[in-house]
Amino acid sequence: AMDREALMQAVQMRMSERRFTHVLGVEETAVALAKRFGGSIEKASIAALVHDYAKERTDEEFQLAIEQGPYENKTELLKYGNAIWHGLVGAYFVAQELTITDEEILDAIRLHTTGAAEMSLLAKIIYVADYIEPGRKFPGVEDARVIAFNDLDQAVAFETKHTLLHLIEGENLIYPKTLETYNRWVCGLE
Ligand code: DGI
Ligand code: FE
Ligand code: FE
Ligand code: FE
Repeated sequence: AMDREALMQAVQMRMSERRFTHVLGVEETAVALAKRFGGSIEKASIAALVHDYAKERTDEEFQLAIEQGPYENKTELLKYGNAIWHGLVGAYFVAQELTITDEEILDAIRLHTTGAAEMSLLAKIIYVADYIEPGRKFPGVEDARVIAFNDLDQAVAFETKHTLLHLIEGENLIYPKTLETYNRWVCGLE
C-alpha cells in the first residue's frame, strides 16, 4: 500500500494547486473530527486525501467507467454529471490506481457528495470535513463548524439541508440519494 507521502504526490499530480489545498484542508479537518469522535485517524487521513482524486477527469472517462462498471441504473446515472460522478465513480479510479482496497474508505469516497441514509462514522467525517474545511467560505460555515465538533449527526443534517436549499434555488437536478440523506438525517425517517 502507498504511504501518506506517496498518496499525497499521486493526488497532487491529478489536480490544480487550489483543489489540492482544499484536499489538505479536508484531511486536517477529518483527522480533527476522528480525534473528537473516536474514529480511525489513519482512515480519516487516507479517505480525505483521495476523496476528490477523480474530480478533474473528463466526462468521457466517467461515462466509459459507468458503461463498463457494475453500477445500478446506469442510464439514469449517465444523465448526471461530474458533481455526482467524481465520488461515486471516482472511488473506482481510487481503487484501481491508488490500490486502496478498504471498503469503508471507498464507501466514504462514494458517498462524500450526496451522503446516504446509512453512513459509517468515517463517511460522516468525510462528508462533513469536506463542507467545513478551513478554505470553505460561505454564509453559515462558522455555524457548521461549531455544530460539527459538538454533534456530527446534527452537522450531517445541517449540511444536507443547506446543500439542498442551494441546489433547489439554482434549479439543479437532485440525485435521489441526496433526498434519501435528507429524509433520514433531517426528517429522521427510519
Ligand atoms: O468536490 P467538492 O467541491 O469538494 O464538494 P462535493 O463533492 O461535496 O460537491 C460537489 C458539488 O456537488 C457541489 O457543488 C454540490 C453538488 N451536489 C451535491 N448533491 C447534489 C449535487 N449536485 C446535483 N446536481 N445534485 C445533487 O443531488
Ligand atoms: Fe467532492
Ligand atoms: Fe461535500
Ligand atoms: Fe472535496
